[in-house]
Amino acid sequence: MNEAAWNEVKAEMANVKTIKEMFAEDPQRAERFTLEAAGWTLDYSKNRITPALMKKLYKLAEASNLREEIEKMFTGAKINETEGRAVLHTALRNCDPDAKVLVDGRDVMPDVRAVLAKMGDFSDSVRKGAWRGFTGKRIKNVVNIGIGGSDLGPVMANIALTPYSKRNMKFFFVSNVDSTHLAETLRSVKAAETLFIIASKTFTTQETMSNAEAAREWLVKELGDKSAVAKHFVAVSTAAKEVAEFGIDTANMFGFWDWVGGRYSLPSAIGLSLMIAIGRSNYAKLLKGYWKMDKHFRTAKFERNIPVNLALLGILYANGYGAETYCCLPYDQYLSRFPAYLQQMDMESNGKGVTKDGKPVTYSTGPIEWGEPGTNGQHSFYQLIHQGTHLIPCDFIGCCRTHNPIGDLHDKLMANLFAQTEALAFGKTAEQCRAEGVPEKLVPFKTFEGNRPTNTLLCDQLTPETLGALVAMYEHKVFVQGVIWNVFSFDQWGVQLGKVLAKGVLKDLVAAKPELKHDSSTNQLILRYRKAVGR
Ligand code: G6Q
Repeated sequence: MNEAAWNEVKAEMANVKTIKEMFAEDPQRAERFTLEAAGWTLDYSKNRITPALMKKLYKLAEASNLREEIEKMFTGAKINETEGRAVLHTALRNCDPDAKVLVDGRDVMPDVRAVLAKMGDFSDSVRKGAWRGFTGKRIKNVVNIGIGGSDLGPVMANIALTPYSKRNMKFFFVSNVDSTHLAETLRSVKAAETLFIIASKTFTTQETMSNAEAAREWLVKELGDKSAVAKHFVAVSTAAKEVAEFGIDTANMFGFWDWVGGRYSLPSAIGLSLMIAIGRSNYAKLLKGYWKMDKHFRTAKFERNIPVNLALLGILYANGYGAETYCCLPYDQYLSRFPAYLQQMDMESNGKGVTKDGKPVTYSTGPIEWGEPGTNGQHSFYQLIHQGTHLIPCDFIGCCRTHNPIGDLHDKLMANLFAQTEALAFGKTAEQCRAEGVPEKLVPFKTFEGNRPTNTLLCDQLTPETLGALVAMYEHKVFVQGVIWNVFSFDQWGVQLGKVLAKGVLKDLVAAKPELKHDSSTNQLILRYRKAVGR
């Protein structure tokens, strides 16, 4: 992180008053700190900021060469240096028919458009019933088998876009190598009516391949013929050889490329299950939403740029105010998996402890992200946010119009959202408590200090377009923070480690005579397990 620019930010923090005081002094505050882009409004006025402090934060962004770094990403420079790859999820949703994006001198856009067209034709034929199963039955169930980046995006978006989903089809997502996940899914479907999408960038991930093999075995047994696999299994992958070895015709493979990171892959072929659910034209609207936010991020001045401002506020809290976490609170049941999706996007990207030149960082990087939909969270963990000892900046996300109007439920939902941000910012003084007749001995417990920061993000309605824009907004926020923290946001060596570690232990669990060379605790756990399962 640029030390000189950061020191200026820190010095300016001394001039920040409480949120309550700053609102009282500036009648224009809400207007001053509100931004609009791609169908979203961000009100960031309830933060511990002044215009002067924001200026210092923009200076920090400039000093980190943010503008140049953004261009590098959009134009295919190999910014994922530890893996030697470009980072081009933005090309996947570039809706400009004349766009050219070069990687190693080759335009990737014709391939992007060809895969999208192939996905569109395939999803049309499944939705219309033209693609039939082995016995001639229509496909009624789609089971996506994938994990991490090949699961969380499709799961989140399938729930988010339920109002647009084909209601006479069912969609399942199997990720965990815990056999319960697959077994419970298979209990809910009939083989003759089920399509399996094996979603894996590498087609080598232990969990996914184990589940895929088990699903294939189940299907062959149920339908009594090996050749049934061709009508019930398709693949989404970058690895054609491995797909063919598994027994899936590569004509039924939907490709993507090494420049698409797993956690950024929802708008790639990894979104196939979603496209089947919502149809190709709604999927196109999702991509359009992403694209609108991409253009905003790439072109808007930092002062007017939503992802840049979200990122700078996050840095202010993480590095300036010592916040270790932040909370994502969508007041929309359709966004119930959005915090989990964001968790991977943010924590896998910026959970890094060394700078780009390989030296240990001397400041906090990626914060811990967590959250649940409102109002449910209000009845569990909000207590700690209001009165606990930790500072937890929160993003409240709301949609003005519901897809499911029932009486005044939506008004109540939104009233709760707005009331929470108000209470967190302004609190309740001891005097207010006393004026309300609170007995003196209870006053300390019923007093809220306030000054707890929140962002409020509002859209008109949750649609494919606003969802795309929301995801892109957070992707770019995470990118900006990685640039300022000077860490590589697009590798994930910790995940790779996990993929290797379990293999060694598995050998010791199943070997006839294991030679246990772990620490005494791990050895003991392995022996206990072997005994329990009779080995
Ligand atoms: C994402 C991570 C990780 C990855 C999964 C699945 O950015 O790299 O979550 O998506 O491990 O990998 P495959 O798609 O290769 O099976």
